[in-house]
Amino acid sequence: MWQLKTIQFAKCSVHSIIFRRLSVSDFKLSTNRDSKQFSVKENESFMANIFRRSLVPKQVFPYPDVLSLEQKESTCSLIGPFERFFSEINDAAQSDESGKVDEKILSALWELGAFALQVPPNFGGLGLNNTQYGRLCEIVGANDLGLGITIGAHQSIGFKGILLYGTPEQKEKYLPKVSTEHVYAAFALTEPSSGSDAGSIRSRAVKSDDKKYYVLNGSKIWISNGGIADIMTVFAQTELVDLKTGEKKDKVTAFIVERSFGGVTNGPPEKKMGIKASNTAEVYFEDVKIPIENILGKEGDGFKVAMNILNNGRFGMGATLSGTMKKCIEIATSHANNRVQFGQKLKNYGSIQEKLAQMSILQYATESMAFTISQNMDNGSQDYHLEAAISKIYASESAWYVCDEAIQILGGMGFMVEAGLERVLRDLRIFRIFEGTNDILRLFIALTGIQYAGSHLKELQSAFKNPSANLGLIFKEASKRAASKVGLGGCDLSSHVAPELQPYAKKTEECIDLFGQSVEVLLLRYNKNIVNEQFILNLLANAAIDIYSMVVTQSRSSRALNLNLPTAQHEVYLTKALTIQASERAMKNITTATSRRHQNLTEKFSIIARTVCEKDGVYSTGVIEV
Ligand code: MYA
Repeated sequence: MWQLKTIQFAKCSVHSIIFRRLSVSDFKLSTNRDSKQFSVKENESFMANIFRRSLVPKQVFPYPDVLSLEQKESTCSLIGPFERFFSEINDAAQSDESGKVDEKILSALWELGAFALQVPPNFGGLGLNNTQYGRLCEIVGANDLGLGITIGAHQSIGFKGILLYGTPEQKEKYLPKVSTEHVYAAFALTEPSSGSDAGSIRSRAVKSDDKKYYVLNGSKIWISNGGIADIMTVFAQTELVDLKTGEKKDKVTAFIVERSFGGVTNGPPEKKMGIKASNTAEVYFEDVKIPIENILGKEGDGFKVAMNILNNGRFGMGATLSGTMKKCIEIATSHANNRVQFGQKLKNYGSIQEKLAQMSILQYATESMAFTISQNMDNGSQDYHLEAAISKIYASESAWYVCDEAIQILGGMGFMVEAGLERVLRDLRIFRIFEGTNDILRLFIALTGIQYAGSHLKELQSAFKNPSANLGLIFKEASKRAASKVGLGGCDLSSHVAPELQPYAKKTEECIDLFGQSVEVLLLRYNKNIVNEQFILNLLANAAIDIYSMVVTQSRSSRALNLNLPTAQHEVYLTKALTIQASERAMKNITTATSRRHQNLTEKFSIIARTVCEKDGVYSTGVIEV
């Protein structure tokens, strides 16, 4: 009989952001007879559910297919003009060199509607849904990431808050400006002392005595479009009074700030490693008077507004980088097809084949993730945060690998500016850092999933205190566990994929099953202290990422087979190869996460890192010193 120890997630006194992550927000307490009963907010996210060893296929199987014929046609009608813009008007290399985008190029983009892809037509935009938007992001990513950031910082985060949270009046006032009037937008969250720890911002807005406006003071750094934006979504601390207790508390509030309010200035464009064409600058706010009607969302809800804007835009990065990878693969393939060394074309060598195959697998998975998420969002799902974070990590790391391997295939030529890949590699580096560093997002994935699993364990724990009132829940859980003893684990992925892929789905099932079991073991072992186990959390996040890559590709290639698409067999090969690699890696990571032997290694990591920090760097006797 399995035992449930007390699992307590309290909003404990925080000394790290990760501590704050585990809260009891997902638990609703209600009194049932003499026992307190927990009812957990159900979540339809595929990935959240695997943390509790539950398979909720809806978001992934069958592969979502949201676009109507009309939407497909209207997207296709935009693809031609976008591609023409990049081949005939834009000059990525020139913008990279000059560190800015030429006005003529920007004007052409405004003409195309590229700055308002998702704004409803009645406000001057193209009214695209997420999937249509993603398709155009791919084209941008294939051609110019620097320009992509100018476009993306404007609409993916700059004014996205107005689309998501704006009042009818705010939409009426601002959306036409940012869609058609050549007014740029920016998202101003990061501050000198607040990067990954977004909740710790210091900019402050104080309400006037007549309560008609706020006065904002503070500064923001590394703001994309910060030097060119006239409208900004700005986050600042505001004092709120708890109406029940009268207690005063600082909470973040989001504001729409116009440069024309006065007191908004910016520093010079930052000198960067890549995405040089995009403008990045510090922004300063000095006694900026913001009318009260420019609060975005509710007072004090700014942190959630910021998180949801970021969640909402992350899949766009996946779509964009899927396009970048396509272009890198094209360049590498063309070289492999033509270059002769040792009497053979490069394409005939196993080591080049391995690279090209690996690059194609990563591109396929990245694209499958991005468009599974976009279509879930278009279907109205609200539970896509974990998947969006996974797709951002996967896309940014895969694109880096793919571009690097493309350079390797080209050899010396790849290192030359002319090949066009060195700029892409420089541009790509930031994608693992901004919109949430991959490190912080890995912890976000693991802890959010664990929190969800933990809430279910807590629900069970509560049920056991009053078994007669909770028989249904207990039997459901007991039969799931009994099934797992005979190896079924309650999971059945095989029925969702094409017959040819069933053995591969079986491998994924095994991963999901072991993953859920391991999360439970870890929760029971560490209780709330799991938040301190970052080595373990990273292993879980990596396994989750691999699992998501398997299910989205299995789903997409099953669809290709079912529709008898000409690419189906190739997609099946990509999926099979990916599943072999990803399932092995996931199994290893999951097993390592629960193995006590792994602690032996991580303890050493901690000791080494502590010494290196104490000594301010490398600490060993030099080779010639005695
Ligand atoms: S913009 C700057 C990006 N900055 C970041 O991403 C900051 C990263 N940090 C964080 O995300 C947060 O601080 C973390 C949580 C995650 C670390 N969704 O106590 P908490 C809720 C929904 O755990 P913390 C840039 O780079 C949570 O449930 N809710 O928070 C521009 C809790 O709720 P409750 C969330 O420990 C780049 C509350 O918040 C989320 O402080 C330009 C507090 O939680 C979430 N994710 O930190 C890009 N997280 O109180 C251009 C937390 O109810 C892009 N919560 O319990 C262009 C690309 C596309 C190109 C397109 C071309 C066309």
